[in-house]
Amino acid sequence: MTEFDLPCYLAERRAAVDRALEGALPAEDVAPATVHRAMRYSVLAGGKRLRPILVIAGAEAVGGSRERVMPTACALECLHTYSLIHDDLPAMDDDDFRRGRPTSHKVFGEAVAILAGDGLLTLAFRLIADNGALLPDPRVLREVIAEIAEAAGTLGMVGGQVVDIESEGKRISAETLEYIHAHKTAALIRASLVSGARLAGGSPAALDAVRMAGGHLGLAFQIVDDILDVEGSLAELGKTAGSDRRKQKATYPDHHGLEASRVRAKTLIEEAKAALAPLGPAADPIRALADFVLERRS
Ligand code: GRG
Repeated sequence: MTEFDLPCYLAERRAAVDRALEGALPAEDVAPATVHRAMRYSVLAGGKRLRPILVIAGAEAVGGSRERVMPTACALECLHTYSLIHDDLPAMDDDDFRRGRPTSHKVFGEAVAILAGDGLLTLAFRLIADNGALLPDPRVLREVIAEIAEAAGTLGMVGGQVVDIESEGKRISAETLEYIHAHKTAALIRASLVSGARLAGGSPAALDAVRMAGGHLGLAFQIVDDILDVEGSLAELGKTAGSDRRKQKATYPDHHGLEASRVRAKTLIEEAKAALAPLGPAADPIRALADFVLERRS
């Protein structure tokens, strides 16, 4: 473990992200009010804010400040929340609870939930565009947009979700399971770290280091998520536990057993930390976040 005070770091950055999100989302009374209410309902319901904090930590690891990357940090949370809203729909995972509240479609109906997700996905790219005003060289934005679009789209998160859904109830190979996890979850987590470092002017070597660390950390995150689905409770998770088994989802514990899954997650976290070595103490927040991913209970 590092000596870094993670609870304090997380509380501070979470509060800053929450304030920025509050201002970035259209107000509830802006027409059409229903969709804006639904967007705010899901985003402001809480959550760990892991992805925006990784954007900030990626920037800090190369000597940048959180102010310069905050619009993109908010964008990553909007993208993530859109994916949760759509994932919970009856056509996908059909879940009733998320972030400790009834899911969007339960409150607003399916049509508005779909549109709230669409609204968040597009707002994300508007926010990234806004980040250009804070950069000495706005050409960096082109790389950041490409990075995030690829991670969120059919070659990333959407692609992973497609294969996940097509694999339900089937016996799939360990390679396919790895593909699902790497694309559905790890891609956006990796893009969060890389975008932060890129916006803050990280060198090619620094970007390689955070890219490698982000991939390992993202995969570990999903493996821990699979383990928590077996071991956690609704109160801890804010969503219904045991849902993977009910939906006959391919999971790490199913494929490799609980103990081997724990060992693999731990190894990935060690590998993520090793990849960060060239960045020195500036990457301590990312190292501590990596430990947090392993130890989290929600
Ligand atoms: C619908 C295009 C589309 C994609 C959905 C992310 C995703 C892909 C589905 C979510 C299903 C799921 C539970 C995946 C496990 C990993 C994950 C993303 C968990 C939720 O993220 P947390 O734990 O949530 O960071 P909070 O609420 O803390 O932000």
